[in-house]
Amino acid sequence: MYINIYFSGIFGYVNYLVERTRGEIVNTMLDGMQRLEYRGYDSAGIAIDGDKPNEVLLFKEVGKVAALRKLYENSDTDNKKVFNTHVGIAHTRWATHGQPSPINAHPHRSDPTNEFVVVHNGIITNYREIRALLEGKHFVFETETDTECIAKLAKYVYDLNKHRDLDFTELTKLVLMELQGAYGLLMKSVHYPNEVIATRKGSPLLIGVKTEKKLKVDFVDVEFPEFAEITVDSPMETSNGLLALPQSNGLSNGSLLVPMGDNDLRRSQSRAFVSDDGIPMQIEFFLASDPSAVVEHTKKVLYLMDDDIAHIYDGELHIHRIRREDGQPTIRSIQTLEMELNEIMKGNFDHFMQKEIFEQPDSIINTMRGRVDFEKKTVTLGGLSSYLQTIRRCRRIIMVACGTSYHSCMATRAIFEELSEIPITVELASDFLDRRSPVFRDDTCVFVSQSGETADTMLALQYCIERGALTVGIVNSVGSSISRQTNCGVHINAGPEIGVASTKAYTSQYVALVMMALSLSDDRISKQARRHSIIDGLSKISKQVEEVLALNDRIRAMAETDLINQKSLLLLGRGYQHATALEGALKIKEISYMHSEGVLAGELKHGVLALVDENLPIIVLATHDSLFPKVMSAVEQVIARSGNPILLCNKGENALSKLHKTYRTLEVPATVDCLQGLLNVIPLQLMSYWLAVKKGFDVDFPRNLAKAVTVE
Ligand code: G6Q
Repeated sequence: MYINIYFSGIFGYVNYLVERTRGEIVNTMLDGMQRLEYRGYDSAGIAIDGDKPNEVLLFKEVGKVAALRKLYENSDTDNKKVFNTHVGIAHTRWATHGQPSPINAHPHRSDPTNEFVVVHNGIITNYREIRALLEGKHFVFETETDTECIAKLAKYVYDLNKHRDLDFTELTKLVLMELQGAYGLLMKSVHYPNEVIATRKGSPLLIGVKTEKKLKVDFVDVEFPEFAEITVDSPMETSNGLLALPQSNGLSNGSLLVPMGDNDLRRSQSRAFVSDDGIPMQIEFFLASDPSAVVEHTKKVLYLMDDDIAHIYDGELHIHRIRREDGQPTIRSIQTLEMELNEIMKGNFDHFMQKEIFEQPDSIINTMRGRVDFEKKTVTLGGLSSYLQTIRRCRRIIMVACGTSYHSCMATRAIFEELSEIPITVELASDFLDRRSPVFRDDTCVFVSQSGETADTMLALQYCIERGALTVGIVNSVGSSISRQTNCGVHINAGPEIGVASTKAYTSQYVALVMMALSLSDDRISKQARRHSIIDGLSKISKQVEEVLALNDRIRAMAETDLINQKSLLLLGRGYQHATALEGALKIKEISYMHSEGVLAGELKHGVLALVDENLPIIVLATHDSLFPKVMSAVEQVIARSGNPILLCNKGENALSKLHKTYRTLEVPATVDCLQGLLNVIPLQLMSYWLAVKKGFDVDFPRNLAKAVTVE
């Protein structure tokens, strides 16, 4: 059975002609892993070279990287040994197959002498078949993981092909041909000392490059193979040692396409790493599943594409493909990361989530920066401009997302409908796929995602691409899969969001979607007054967010005195505030582990009212808009059942004085109806934060959750 939510972290460090002690190497690796901690993990491990030739040492521990550091420090490993060149690989694991335990932690190995060691993110879906076949070849598996089969398969293929003198790339290609599923992986082997393989399919992987000298060019050539067809000797084992598993990627009607000419490949040299004087360049490589682990060392990074096989040896980075595909780019560019390390640090806050809540006045501005001209009252979204006409003509807009990102779509659907007059549907990605919902060429599909890597959203994107729809990404992570694979889009520019509970990404997605709706309608005179009032609202929103944040102390007190001992909490809202109620409830559930439910106030009388009594805490989103009278009638129904609601309302709201009951309020400034949710959600973010803090929970790493959900 799969546990569906996880996101492990990969880190690798290669020094070439740069002297480093083992202690320094291990520190670099552990620090890199610590940068990935925010993603959530339950165990960690590293593989480094030992003192003897052909010796690889593994250190693996359950718990945080600090526990692994302790394990390493307590070992009698010689920290002072100097390595001129070395490859180390590391991993923070979130259990998918097998309980968290030192043995199930990565790196996984081919055999007790660690001939091949592998760290892996993702899921190998045919690992049971591979495992059964290898067990038939006398391999003894020591873990319950899917990853172990990769290391053992590598050894099996290597042993069978000893006579062919395969290089590491060749070997990897043969191994990958047998794997089905998703992976980002690093592999190291005693047979290929000081070399490392990095490859990905559906799981992100990037390589940071650090040199003293400037690189000659800022790209790496992709190397494609020639192919030879060989005859398969037996369905289970081919002449070159492949397993030829059922549905094997390599098997084709009794013959097998295998890459050849390994020597030719090895001779080619990537132009980036050639020094003018012919002297080998001193270089360090940092391999990671996430730029936050690399950015403190170098800003020069190269993102691998799916099916790339990066092979690092002799200070060079080579990128190979198993097949030559028409139209595929033939280079991978080495980009300069914009992200500063301090952007991903906590600063003066106790938790990343708290920092991110308080960053919202700035992050919202960053989303609008260079895009909204408040004087001319225009919105320009560069990433959409050449597609606006197509979108305006589309037959409907389908917004697809998960979790908080889904709520940002819900929050902006009404303004999209009003301004664009195009039918809008909002879909949870998993449900959309489950239904195989019809999608047509003249649909526009908008994918909203903070990470840009969420598996359900990615699959929905593939589904829509296959059906020829126009695809738009609203994404925070630049260079992520969704931002690369959509036709066009908007980066929300909220900066790195580290807390698992999404806060600033929500408000920035919200603003980005409102900007998109404004752009779509800027050709309509009839909408001009409304557009102008929204743009005016946006111009003030950052200051108003600051005002709402001033409620912090009051909300902390409320959490501590009124709510902390409650088992359940209801949030009521309608119209624009339905999404706020849903998002507030999700925040409270995910980090304070308190049951909470966001309810459409109009639905109260259709069932939920039965829950209401004098004990159940209820927060009502009662800010002023056209639906306010209806919300007040819901409040009255609650009060009539002895309920004791907390009203989140606009400052100085008079209508409330008519209520014949004392009630508690949280007062927020008023803005345009379609932007009010940006302000109303903030007290709920703060409430969830303080509830979690007061209960002593791990705010940034809530149990059972991870920052990016890259598995279906
Ligand atoms: C909420 C969570 C979660 C998240 C979804 C979608 O606090 O972070 O609900 O919004 O998992 O993630 P992406 O926005 O990265 O696609």
